[in-house]
Amino acid sequence: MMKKIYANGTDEKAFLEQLAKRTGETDKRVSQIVTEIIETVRAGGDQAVQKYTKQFDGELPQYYEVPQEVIEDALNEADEDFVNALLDAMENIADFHNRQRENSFVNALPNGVLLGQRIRGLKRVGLYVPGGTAAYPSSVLMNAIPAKIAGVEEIIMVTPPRKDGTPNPDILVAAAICGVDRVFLSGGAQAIAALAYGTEQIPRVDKIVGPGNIYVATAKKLLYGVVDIDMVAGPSEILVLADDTADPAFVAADLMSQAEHDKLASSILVTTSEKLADAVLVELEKQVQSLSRKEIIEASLRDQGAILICDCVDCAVELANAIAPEHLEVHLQNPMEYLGRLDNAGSVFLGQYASEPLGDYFAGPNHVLPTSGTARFFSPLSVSSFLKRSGYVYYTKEALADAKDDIVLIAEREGLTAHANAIKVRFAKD
Ligand code: HSO
Ligand code: ZN
Repeated sequence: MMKKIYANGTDEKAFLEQLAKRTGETDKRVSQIVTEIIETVRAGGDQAVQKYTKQFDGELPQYYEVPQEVIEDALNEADEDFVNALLDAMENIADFHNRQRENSFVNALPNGVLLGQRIRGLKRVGLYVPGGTAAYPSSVLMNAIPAKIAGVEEIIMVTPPRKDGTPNPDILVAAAICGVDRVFLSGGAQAIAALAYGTEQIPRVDKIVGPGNIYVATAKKLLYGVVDIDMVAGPSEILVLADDTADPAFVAADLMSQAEHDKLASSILVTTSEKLADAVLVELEKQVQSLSRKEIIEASLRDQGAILICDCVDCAVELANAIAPEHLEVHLQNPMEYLGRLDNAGSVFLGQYASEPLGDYFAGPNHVLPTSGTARFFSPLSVSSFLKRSGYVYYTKEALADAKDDIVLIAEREGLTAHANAIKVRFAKD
C-alpha cells in the first residue's frame, strides 16, 4: 500500500523533489474567479453574498445570521457526553494557551524617559468553518480559544449551511461553548470578502482564521493586507520516526489517522528498521479494512505516502528536518533524547502513547499547524496570532537635548531636513 524507498538512492531523491513541490501556489483560473467575487461583494454587500450562495449552493440557507436562541438550543439539545468531551478538551487547550500570554512592558529610565510596548487583543476576528465532512468542532476550539485568551472582543463565525440549508448543530455547540459571538451561514470566497470589507450585516474583522477549500484559501491570500490572515493550510501531514522498538500496529494506525483527512494528505514513515517497515505494511492492510474512509486512506498512502529506510537514526532525524512535516511522531527508544534536534515540525509527539489524534483533539497544543514544509519558518496558531503590539515613547526636554545631535546628524545624512528641523525647533528659543 505504501512504497518502500531506501535512503541515499535515486528513489529517495525523486521522492524528496516531489515533496519540495508541495507549495501553496495559487491557481490562475481560481484567482480570477475569486477576484471577481471579492470585487462584487465589496460593491454589493450582503446582496452579493446571498447571490453567490444561491449560485453555488443552490438555495438560500435557513438563516443568514443564526439567531442566538438557535445557538443556545443547539447546546441544550446536544448529546451530554459530546458536550462534556468538548469541555474536557477545552480545559486542556485553554490551560496550554494561557501559558502563551504575553505581557506589556515599560522601561522607566533614570532620566525620566519611558519606553514601552503595549499588547492587546485584536478587536474582531473572523473564523471560517468549512462545510461538509471537514466541519470540525475541534477546529472551532483550536481557533476560538487562543483568540479569547488574547482578549479578542468579538468572534464572528462564517460557515456554509448543510445541504438542507440548516446550520451544523455540532459546530453551533462548539461555537457556544467557546463564546463565539455571532454565526453567519455563508461560505466560500464571498464569506471571506464579506469579513474583509464588512457588509451591512457582517461586520468587518481585523483577522480571518480557519481552513477552507481552494476558493477560501485564495480569497484569504488575495485579501491579505486588507485584513490579516492565519497561514493557508495545505493537506494534513504526518511523519513517523521509528526504530525497531516501535509497535507496528501503533505506527500504522497513526499514519492512517492523517491519511483519512484527504487523498492529498501525506503520511511518511522514516525508519532504521526494515523489519518494522514490513510489519507496518501488514498492519496497514489489516487495519484499513474496518475504517470508514478506506478509499481515501488507500489513495493517500499509495500516491503521497512512503516508507523511507535509513541507515542510522541520525540520518532519519536529518531527513525529518528536511521534510519539515506538520506532525512528527517519535517512536524511537529514547524519544526525549531527540527533541532538541527536531527543528522543523509543527507539533512533535514523543513516545508511542502520544498518538497524533491526541493532539488533534485533546492534549492542549494547537492543531492549526504549518504544512507543506513551512514548519521551517512558520509556527502553530497561538495566542500571539491574535495579539497586536505597539511601542511608545515619552521623553523629557533634557533627554531630547542629550539625543539631539545624533538624531540631527542621521536625519541630515538621509537628506531629511524636516526631520532634523522637528528636533532643532524644540531648542530654537534656548
Ligand atoms: N489533523 C488536522 C486537524 C483535525 N483532525 C481536526 C481532526 N479534526 C490538522 O492537520
Ligand atoms: Zn486530524
